[in-house]
Amino acid sequence: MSKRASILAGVLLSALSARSFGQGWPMRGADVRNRCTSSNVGPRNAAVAWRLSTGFGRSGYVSVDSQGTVVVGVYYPSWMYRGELWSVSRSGELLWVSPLMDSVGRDLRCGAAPIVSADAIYLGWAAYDPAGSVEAVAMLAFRRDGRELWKYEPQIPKENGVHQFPILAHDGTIYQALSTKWTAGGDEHSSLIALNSANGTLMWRWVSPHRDTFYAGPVLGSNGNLYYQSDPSPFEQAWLYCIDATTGTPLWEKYLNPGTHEAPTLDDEDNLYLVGYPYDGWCTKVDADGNELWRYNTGSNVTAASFGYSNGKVYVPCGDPGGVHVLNAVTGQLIRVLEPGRYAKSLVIDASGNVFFWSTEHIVTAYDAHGTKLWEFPIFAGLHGIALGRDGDLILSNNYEIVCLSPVAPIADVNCDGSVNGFDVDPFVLAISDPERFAEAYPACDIEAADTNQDGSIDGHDIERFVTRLTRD
Ligand SMILES: [Ca+2]
Ligand SMILES: [Ca+2]
Repeated sequence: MSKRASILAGVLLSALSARSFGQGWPMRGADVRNRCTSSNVGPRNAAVAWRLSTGFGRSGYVSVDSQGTVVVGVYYPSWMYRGELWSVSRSGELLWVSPLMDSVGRDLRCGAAPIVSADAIYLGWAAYDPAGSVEAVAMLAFRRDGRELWKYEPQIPKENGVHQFPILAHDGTIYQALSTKWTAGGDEHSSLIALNSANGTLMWRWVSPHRDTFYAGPVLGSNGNLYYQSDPSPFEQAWLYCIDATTGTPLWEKYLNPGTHEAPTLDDEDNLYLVGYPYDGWCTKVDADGNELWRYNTGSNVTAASFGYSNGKVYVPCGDPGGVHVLNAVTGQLIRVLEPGRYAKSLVIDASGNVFFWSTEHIVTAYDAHGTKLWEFPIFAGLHGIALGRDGDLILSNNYEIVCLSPVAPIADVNCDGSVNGFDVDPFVLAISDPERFAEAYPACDIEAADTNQDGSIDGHDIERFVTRLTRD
């Protein structure tokens, strides 16, 4: 069988077993391990596909569902922090807007990443938020068309900031950290809660024995334990907690020196990569029982966002002097620094190991799995969200707009006629088997459209995503 015939046979075989790839952006919401990874691929070279202005609204952390729909909380500081939930199509069209309100009709705001499941959207810790308010906060659940599903309003005074990111476990339980406003006096303590996602009823609440501050997290191990890394308050230092996720029973706690605003990252063995501890600019690996395995000093003043974890490597975004430190997860040894000198913030790693992150210098940067820089893109203002959607889409959100960057050559449209269909099969097979003949036969087309996994090579590894794309719509 010739090479072309064998590739074609592979395409046909894959078509028989075509599967769609999983959630677009599981971080915070459906990624209970907080790895900042996606089963989608991102753009190896990037062009602006669309921009959607939010007017005077600030858009928070974005989530993307398996259809490529973007879901994001938007709020208006100039209008008493009125908040809305937006749903935006893959092509940048605003599908619907739902107001965020508590049960007495007051406007709420929320910038946390929504959890998007097959039939619901959960928005964590929406708050009634005029300046200086210590009003109670709520979790809101919506149907996928924007209609309200339920509200959970525990009447707990809120913390100054609204940083909490809930997670949704496979059994339908939502876990959420609740921080309280210690500056309001009293003896309020932060807590973790478990909610039934079907109806918003409380399953348990565990209250911290310390007066520490809770921000992002928790994370859920495959051993059924929740882990929470807290931050200090004026009254108390920071702690790492291990809680039984089923019952809310505390299992152990470990003293941390400085704390963090970020959740730790879990690997397959439930080892944790802690942000900050023991000093702000460190990455520390502890096992599932909290025993330290190694620690790495980035030399920066702070580890500035949640770490990525992919293919046995830990990705550590750093503040001044900056960069993303890529570490061997087993040894803790440095492999390379991406973009030294830039104050790196949130990142996302795609299925091929490409890394996309933004920095406080208002630049989004992309590197491939081997540490080669792919591109950078200036943005108007600091970002909140960075997420991967379908077909190489990279979604960015900030105080003014939502931006979608896509590959210059649209994935799988190999004959470059503007659509993906059966007419792309022959040029795709030709692109893999005989690039020179492809260039002769399709001189106007960019062969990069055949690199469906965006790993920089055009080969048999691109067949599965090509067929998935071909058979999807
Ligand atoms: Ca086409
Ligand atoms: Ca490829």
